[in-house]
Amino acid sequence: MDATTLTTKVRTILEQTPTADIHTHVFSEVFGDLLLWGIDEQLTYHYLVAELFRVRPDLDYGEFWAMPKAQQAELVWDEVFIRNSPVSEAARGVVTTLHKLGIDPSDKKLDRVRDYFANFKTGEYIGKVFEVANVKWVIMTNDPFDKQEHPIWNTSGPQDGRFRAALRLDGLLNNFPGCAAAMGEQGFSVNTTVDAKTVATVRDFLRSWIEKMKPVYMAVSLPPTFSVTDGSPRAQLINECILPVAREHDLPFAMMIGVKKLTNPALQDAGDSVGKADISVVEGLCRDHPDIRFVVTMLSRENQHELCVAARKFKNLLVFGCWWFLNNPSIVREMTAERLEMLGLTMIPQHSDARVLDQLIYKWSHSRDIIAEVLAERYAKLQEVGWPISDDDIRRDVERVVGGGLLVR
Ligand code: FIX
Ligand code: ZN
Repeated sequence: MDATTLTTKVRTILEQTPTADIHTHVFSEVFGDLLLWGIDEQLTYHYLVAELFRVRPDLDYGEFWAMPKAQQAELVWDEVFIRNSPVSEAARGVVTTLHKLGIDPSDKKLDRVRDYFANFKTGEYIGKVFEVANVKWVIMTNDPFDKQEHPIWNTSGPQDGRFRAALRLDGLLNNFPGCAAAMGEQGFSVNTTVDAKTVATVRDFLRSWIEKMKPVYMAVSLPPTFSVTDGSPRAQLINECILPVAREHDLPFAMMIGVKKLTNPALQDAGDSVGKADISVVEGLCRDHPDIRFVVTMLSRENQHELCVAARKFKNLLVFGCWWFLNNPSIVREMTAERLEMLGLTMIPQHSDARVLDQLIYKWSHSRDIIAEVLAERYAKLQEVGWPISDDDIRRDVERVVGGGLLVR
């Protein structure tokens, strides 16, 4: 089979394989307006907000943030899509999404696009997006300190099997003194120092939220300077609370490492940046806690090769995704190739990180394009030296890496 035919076959099988999306910021319908969807939310995605200020450096940050969302969306549409071709990955993604939904963008009229979305109720649109994207389930990002989530977790939960929970611990681990009051409000009174009483109470806090959320994993995003041996509150809480409770519940600990929060605060969610982290922190955790599963993605391109090497050393390290500034075809291609070369099919090549439900469509379409190309190249090399690759082989391999089975037992 020639390379082109093989790529098409792999792409088709990827398209046909219901995919697990192991990290997103979307929510099931019962979470109300925490679930973002529709064209105006797509256009005001923080990736595109950052790009708006690139094409309109004269724009005042405060004036933009004071605008109603519809006006923000119109400004992004006019500046990033009409006055400039939407060639960036995030802008092309909007066009891909419209195309996959059957919306003809050629007249470039935003109001006509809005009409399409106005016809949907939330629940109906969730079904539409999951069908078009062929995603079988997603893992949300659930913040135990977000009071908007509390009513759902204190009653019936997500009420939709397509949405699984992740217990997200950025507040606890990255701003412990700041969350002590919030913990107290939930009946978990702690000191602002991590003493024995605080350790016991934080463990109970985690157990309580694990009971409510039944999360697939506990997760946190971490700075490039992340350490578990620097004596910081974060290090103490990870060593004395997170890891023991993870062990108790056989829960993976997901670490998303390398984000520099609010490098430009004026950009709000769009203001975070990236830094190279120290891979030895990951290696040390995997070595010292062989019975805990660490699910890791790193934000710096410069960390990717050594993360693959670390995963070769530690069977309890699962590498996943091309996160954020890495989720661009030129880098997804490089990362997927080196992961296949070093880890074979024992890694999860992608997650969407979708903040707007509609983004499941383009993020998976664009990723499947690249994963298919890279995987087909591997198969073609095998065929060149006489190793047969059947459709069933491809289906088995694709299911292994995107079907969720590497994470969810
Ligand atoms: O920490 C995270 O989960 C990041 O993915 C987000 O904070 C980030 O804003 C994002 O959506 C990147 O794609
Ligand atoms: Zn995220």
